[in-house]
Amino acid sequence: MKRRAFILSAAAAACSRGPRLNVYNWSDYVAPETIPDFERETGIFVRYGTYESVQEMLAKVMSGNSGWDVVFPSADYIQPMREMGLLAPLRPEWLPHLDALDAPFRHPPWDPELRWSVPYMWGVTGIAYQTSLDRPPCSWGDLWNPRLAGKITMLDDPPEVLGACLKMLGYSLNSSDPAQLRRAQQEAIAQKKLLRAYLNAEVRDQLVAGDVAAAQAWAITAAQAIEAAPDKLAFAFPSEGFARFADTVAVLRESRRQQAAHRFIDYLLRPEVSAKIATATQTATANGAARALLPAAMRDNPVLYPSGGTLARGEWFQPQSAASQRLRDRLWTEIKSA
Ligand code: N2P
Repeated sequence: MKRRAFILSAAAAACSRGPRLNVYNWSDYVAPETIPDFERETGIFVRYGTYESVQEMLAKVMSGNSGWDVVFPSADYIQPMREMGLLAPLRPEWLPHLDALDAPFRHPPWDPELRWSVPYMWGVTGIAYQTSLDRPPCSWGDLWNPRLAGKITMLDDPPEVLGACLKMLGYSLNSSDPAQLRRAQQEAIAQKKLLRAYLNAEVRDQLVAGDVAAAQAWAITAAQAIEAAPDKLAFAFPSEGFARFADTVAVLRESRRQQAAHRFIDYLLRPEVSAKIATATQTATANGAARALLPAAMRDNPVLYPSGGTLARGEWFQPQSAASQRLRDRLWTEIKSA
């Protein structure tokens, strides 16, 4: 009987006549079994899509009729997405596993009551590099070294690239000062002739293959690359300071599947589910109960969970004012076309 019910629900899912949910997430942000297990347990069929940058996600959902239900915005995009009317308020009564979150993520500065978003992953942005280099990079300035020409990549992400340039110049990552931003732009343009490409998570395989010598990289991507080639690769927390980011999960206002969306988010919050995700994807989880379940080597991986002293040199991304955002967009377009 049980088996028959399972076959029926699998058949219903296959022709997608049953309940469904459209989930749009970063690449490499769930374990292989996460989605199939959820479908099996709930009978909700998931259409799952991935993106490589928050800008790519935003461009898709901006219209308010993208068809996606659940997305994973970076924390500094919560306020702008809310102001654009893109997010649905969360229903905490449908999220019984919220208490699995690590204490600082229960009341984060970008959404203190978790009205719009649930913290998912976090990390820092630093430099992934080949240990064979005779002078290992330790500062953003080292990514302007002509000896590495053609073997350097930067993230394909405007706040990250401008942020690294601003930090190198001794300014805040979140500067909205036009003069500082223009100087940062000049540095980015000067660096372009040394770059192999602007790459996000895609840089991982090129690091492992040895094609990239040094990359501005998310700790997550670096940890995945280091796991694949532990003797060849390492990660540096740049001496001038660096970005801290958090990615969250949120429900779009356009969604007509609010309850299923919450069911999915609560499933992700379950410590065992979340621990499997953190293990498979090598990410720093915001789920304290899940982290406690991880093997010690992963729980204490210094790339993913640096010491408080190291983290203190980082700076969280902050939302920009509309005027500053416009200027930054323009500067970025000019960098890309220079
Ligand atoms: C997932 C990497 C996301 C980290 N592949 C940056 N928010």
